[in-house]
Amino acid sequence: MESLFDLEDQPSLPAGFRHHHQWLASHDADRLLAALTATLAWAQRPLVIGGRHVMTPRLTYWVGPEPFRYSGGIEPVHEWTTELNEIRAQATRAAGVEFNSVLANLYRDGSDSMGAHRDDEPEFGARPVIASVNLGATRDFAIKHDITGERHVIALGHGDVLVMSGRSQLDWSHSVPKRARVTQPRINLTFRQWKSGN
Ligand SMILES: O=C(O)CCC(=O)C(=O)O
Ligand SMILES: [Mn+2]
Repeated sequence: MESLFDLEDQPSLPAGFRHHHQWLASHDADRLLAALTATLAWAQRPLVIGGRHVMTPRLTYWVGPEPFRYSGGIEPVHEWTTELNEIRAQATRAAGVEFNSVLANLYRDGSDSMGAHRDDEPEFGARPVIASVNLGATRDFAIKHDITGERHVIALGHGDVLVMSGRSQLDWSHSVPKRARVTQPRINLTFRQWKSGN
């Protein structure tokens, strides 16, 4: 398998972002989408955003060595499942990085979303490597450079992976905006390295 870091440069994307179309074969992507939708104990979690108590505008499921605290909320630790382990093994082989955690997000339709943020919590280390695996509906992934304001929109489709590394979590924020035209669900899995605990 090609390394996720060795593919030719994609001049349209900034350093630290690599988008691989159809990284998963379509029959695997179909199978994994169905299994993950049915088997993960998906839930909305309370967050505090700008002093307001809100629920996540999507469903989540976290697996890692410790609970994950972000945006005033806590993701409790869940189990690795057969399918999550299968994708983790493939991502670990491809990226050459030992992923020990994953945040799974289920966007039920285009009214579910994720606000702009960076994944720069100290537990993910100084320069996090994140493999973001996508199943189901294509959604726009928007990135914005925090100083220059440069913006890109990456359409992440069924079976695609986006690898974020280098300064991606230091210089850029990212979001999944609402999209009224999207009527189908999408699952995104961000495999990460959790450096503390364990
Ligand atoms: O759904 C996505 O594409 C992004 C998810 C994300 O940014 C995260 O889980 O931190
Ligand atoms: Mn993120």
